[in-house]
Amino acid sequence: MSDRLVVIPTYNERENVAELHRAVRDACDFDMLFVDDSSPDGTAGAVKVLAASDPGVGLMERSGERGLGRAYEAAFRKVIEKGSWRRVFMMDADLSHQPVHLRGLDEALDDHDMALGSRYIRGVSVLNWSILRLNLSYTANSYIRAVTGMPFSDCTSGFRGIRAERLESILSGRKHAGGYAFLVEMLHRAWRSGLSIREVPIVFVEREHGESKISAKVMLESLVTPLRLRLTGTRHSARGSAGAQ
Ligand SMILES: Nc1nc2c(ncn2[C@@H]2O[C@H](COP(=O)(O)OP(=O)(O)OP(=O)(O)O)[C@@H](O)[C@H]2O)c(=O)[nH]1
Ligand SMILES: [Mg+2]
Repeated sequence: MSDRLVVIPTYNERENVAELHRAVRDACDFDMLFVDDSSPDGTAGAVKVLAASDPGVGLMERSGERGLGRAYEAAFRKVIEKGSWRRVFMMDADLSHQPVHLRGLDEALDDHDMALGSRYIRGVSVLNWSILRLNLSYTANSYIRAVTGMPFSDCTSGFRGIRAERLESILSGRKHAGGYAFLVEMLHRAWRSGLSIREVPIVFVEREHGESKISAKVMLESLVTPLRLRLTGTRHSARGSAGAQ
C-alpha cells in the first residue's frame, strides 16, 4: 500500500480505464481510487477486473445525483476517514491527463500544499483541441482570474495534487458546486485560506475514446461560480503563487 492516492472520477469510461491503469503503473506505484457514478456502460465492472489483479486499485461506487465535484468530495471524505494516505492526486480517466506528470506534481508537494497541473504555463500545451475549444478554455481562465483575483494560469485544470492534511480545509463550510465548477471552487478555497500552491507544466491530450460530459448546465455553472466566489471573500495571506518556481 502506498501513502499516495490517485483519485479518478469516472462516468462512462469503460474503454479507458485499463489503458489508464497501465499508464499509471508504468509511472508510479501510487494507490488508485476510481469513483464511479453508476456508469451505464459498465465502467465499475472494468475497474473490478483491474482490482482483482492489483491490490493498489480501489473502487467507490456512488448512486444518486452524479457529478464530478460530488465524486471528489466523497473520495476526500474517505481519505480523511482512513488517514493512511499523505498525498492525494486528482486525475481524469480519459487519458487527457498523462500519468507521467504525477511525479512532477508529487515533487511540487515536497514544499507546497497543492500542485496544479497547468496547460498554459509555458504558452499552450494542449494536443488535438480545435481552436474553438482552446479559445473557450483560455477565455474561461481569463474570466475566472479577472472575477476572482486568483493568479493561476489554469484555474480549471483537473490534474492536481494536494497534501491530505489540507483536505479538511477544502471541504469545510458550505459548498455549492457539485459538477465541474467544483474544481474552481476548490482552488479558490485553497488560495483564499492561504495554502501554498504551485503550478506545474503538463501536456494535455484530448480524449480518443468515450464522450465528454460537458453540458450546457456545466457551462452555466462555470459562468456563475466565479461571480459567487468573488462575493464570498478574498485571500487571507500571500503564500500562494502562480507559475513554476
Ligand atoms: N464520478 C463522476 N465522474 C465524472 C462525472 N462527469 C465527468 N466525470 C469524469 O470526470 C473526468 C472529466 O470529464 P470529461 O468529460 O473528460 O471532461 P473534460 O475533460 O473537461 O472534457 P473533454 O475534454 O471534452 O473530455 C472524466 O474522468 C469523467 O469520466 C460524474 O458525473 N461523475
Ligand atoms: Mg476529458
